[in-house]
Amino acid sequence: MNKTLVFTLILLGVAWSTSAQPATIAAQGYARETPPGPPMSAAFVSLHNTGRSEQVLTGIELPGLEGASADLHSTISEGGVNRMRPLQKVVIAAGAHLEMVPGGLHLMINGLRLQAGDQLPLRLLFSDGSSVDILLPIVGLSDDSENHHHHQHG
Ligand SMILES: [Cu+2]
Repeated sequence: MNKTLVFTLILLGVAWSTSAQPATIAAQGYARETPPGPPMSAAFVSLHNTGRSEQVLTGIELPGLEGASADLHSTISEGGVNRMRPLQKVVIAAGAHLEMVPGGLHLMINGLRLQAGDQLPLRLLFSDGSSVDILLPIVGLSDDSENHHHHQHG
């Protein structure tokens, strides 16, 4: 892939495959700026498996951001209290969409402060050895219109 095309894809926030195999996952999303307090925030990515076989998301890396980490979390309601639980993997069936939303499946970003207006590089790792890189725009807390109720992290 030539550099101009890669740069264009970055500007568009479009994911591309870093492996030799053709990408079968289309990804887009956003991260939330870190609120005051501990360096923890959340990111929400929507994945579409455009391939003919299932894909298993097994990990997330933050390329170039040492000391920071990203973990898959689900949110479950127990007696009216929302609790977050780490997930080791998420299966995306062929043709299926996976939506991360506030109060549901999300990525916890730990160890760095996200600033609104910046971008967060993510690498999605799949069980077949392929990976997809994506740059997420970071939105301000007040711009996160999908989140009208407060989802407390930590
Ligand atoms: Cu979480």
